[in-house]
Amino acid sequence: MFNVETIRKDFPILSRKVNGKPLVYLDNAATSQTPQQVIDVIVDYYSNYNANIHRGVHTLSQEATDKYEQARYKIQAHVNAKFAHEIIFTSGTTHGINLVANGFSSLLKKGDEIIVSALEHHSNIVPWQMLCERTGALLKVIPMNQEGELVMAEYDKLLSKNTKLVFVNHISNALGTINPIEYIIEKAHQVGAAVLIDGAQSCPHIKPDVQALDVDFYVTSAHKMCGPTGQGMLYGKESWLKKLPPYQGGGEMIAEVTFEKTTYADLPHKFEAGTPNICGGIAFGAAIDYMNHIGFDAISDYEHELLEYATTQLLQIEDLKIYGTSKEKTSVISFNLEGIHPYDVGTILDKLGIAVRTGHHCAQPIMAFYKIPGTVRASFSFYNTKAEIDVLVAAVKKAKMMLS
Ligand code: C6P
Repeated sequence: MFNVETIRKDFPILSRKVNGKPLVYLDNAATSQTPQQVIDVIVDYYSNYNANIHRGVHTLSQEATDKYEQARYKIQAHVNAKFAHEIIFTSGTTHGINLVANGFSSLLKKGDEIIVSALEHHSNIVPWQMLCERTGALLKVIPMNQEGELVMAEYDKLLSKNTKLVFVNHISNALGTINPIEYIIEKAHQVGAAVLIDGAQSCPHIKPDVQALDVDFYVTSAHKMCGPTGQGMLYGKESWLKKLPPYQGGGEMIAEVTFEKTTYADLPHKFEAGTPNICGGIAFGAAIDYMNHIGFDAISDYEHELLEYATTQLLQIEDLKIYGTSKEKTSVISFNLEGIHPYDVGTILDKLGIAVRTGHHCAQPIMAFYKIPGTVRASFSFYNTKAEIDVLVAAVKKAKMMLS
């Protein structure tokens, strides 16, 4: 049974105070908090078996290698990949996207087209612009509407035999919109284009099934789902990962090196040059265990309840506007108080112990669409409560009074 008070006891940070007030942590879309179960795994690694992996004959190295590779199997099972070697450890979503964008440099030519969406994080815009500069390919954008939804009829029109790649996030970090990725993937495949889904914001809420989605690439970050920062994963279909050249050269990713020629290691090591974030990978596996133990159905039901409650309460404040009103959305609320800069609201909320993000959320094109400098973004996790939402609502009212 889902019990938020029991769950909260797993997160030591939730009992601290900020500016003399109990912490109300509502910046989960930026990074999630870490349960004791994952902290214990990190402490255990550094206390008992810290060693480099895939290299040593000694016991510590073998223990670390076993745990690291077990984490890869956990991620494989979690996303339902066909093979464990389709899971590449990365430092996060940004790294995964850059790895794929770099790989396509040698596969694209002038006149090829890449489609992204108007709802992307800068991580899913800039690497593709750089790829276009290198190859002469063209970047096309699926537009959005006032509700913060992608306009699928326009997407259909953008697709052609020139489309080689489509890159879309599963969930918008700035608005919380859940995009229709099943449709996007199916349509892209009909014209022979490959699809990368940015799962940075969906991984804390939805368990992906990469085989059912038939997606070519899926990337995410551990720190959004109760894991450590500096750790993420790229799923790629075996056929694509074999086709793409390595991203970085170095130790681990080679089969044989001479000064005349180097041959590369098999998957997944071909894409894992250098000593990885070993503890991060192991802790990522522990975070996945933790979240699966709570259960993604229970998580998404509860978070939906929080979203509905917070939306209703916040909308009772006069002159408060919510950006992103899609029917399909996760527990993210981006809002502004008319005539008040979001930064000022965020500063007062912080004084009251409430952590939210303010600004453009690394999604400047969305802010440009709404003609605003930024928003206040409250993002809820399964360990937040309705009582915390009440604290937020009272604090926003107070900020409005002070700043009007
Ligand atoms: N969004 C936010 O506050 P990294 O930094 O590599 O772990 O994730 C980048 C990234 C990519 N795509 C989406 C949809 C994201 O939301 C993020 C990270 C955080 O919204 C920090 S900017």
